Amino acid sequence: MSALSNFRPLVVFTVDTPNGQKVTNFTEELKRAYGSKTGFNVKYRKIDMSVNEHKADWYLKINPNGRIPAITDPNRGDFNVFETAAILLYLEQHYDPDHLFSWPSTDPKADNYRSEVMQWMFFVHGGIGPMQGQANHFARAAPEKIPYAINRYKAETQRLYSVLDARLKDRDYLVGEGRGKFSLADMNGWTWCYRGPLVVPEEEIPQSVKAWIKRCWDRPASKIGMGATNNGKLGDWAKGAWSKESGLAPEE
Ligand SMILES: N[C@@H](CCC(=O)N[C@@H](CS)C(=O)NCC(=O)O)C(=O)O
Repeated sequence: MSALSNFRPLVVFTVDTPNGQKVTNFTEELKRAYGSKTGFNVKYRKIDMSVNEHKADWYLKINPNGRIPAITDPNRGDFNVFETAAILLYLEQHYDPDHLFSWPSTDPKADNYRSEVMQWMFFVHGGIGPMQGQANHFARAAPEKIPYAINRYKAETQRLYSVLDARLKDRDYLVGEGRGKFSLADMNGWTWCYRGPLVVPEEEIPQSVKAWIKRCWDRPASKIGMGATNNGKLGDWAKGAWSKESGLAPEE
């Protein structure tokens, strides 16, 4: 890791979507935790999807999948990383030396916790992200309303939330001793669930999942990270998504 004086800001190519926010919430956590210690810093480079900037040749050299987010790390020879879960793991490996969001190898349970973090990350990466993404697409964006597709992806999203519910019923966070510790596993998941009411009515989202989202949303870093490319402000989609009583609606 670079020393304080010669730290060069990482470049995060992103948009404030549930995938982009996973990464910008973490970079905001790292800025808070390490900014004055290691100089950790980032530059947010908003990608203009309306003109397909994420499909441009220059961007495909950074992210061959042509999606957001991706990062370039000038401290490590302009190394590029794409895929959200891989980006979170990379940031943790190189920029969380105190294991604030993971567990040090001196912890006798570190290997098991790491495996559990991966399990919950893969669960979201392969399950909630793509299923809820399709649910949202068919319910809100598709030019044709196809009940079979709408119901299928909504039901699968609800099933996946019930898996989270079973895990979170008697814990605060997905992994760790006792009630758990805020880690990459949570960071990788809650931004999707924050968009939950766009596809599953708020009252049908399990109480334990709502309480978990609120714990993550209440973190000062999240308040900036969720709107990283928009001066810390959430997009218009968030207006009215959550009721006032939920404590999850953004401030007006
Ligand atoms: N598996 C990818 C998914 C990334 C992804 O789907 N990003 C969306 C925004 S949330 C995107 O770039 N969509 C634009 C498109 O599909 O053209 C990851 O985890 O990074």
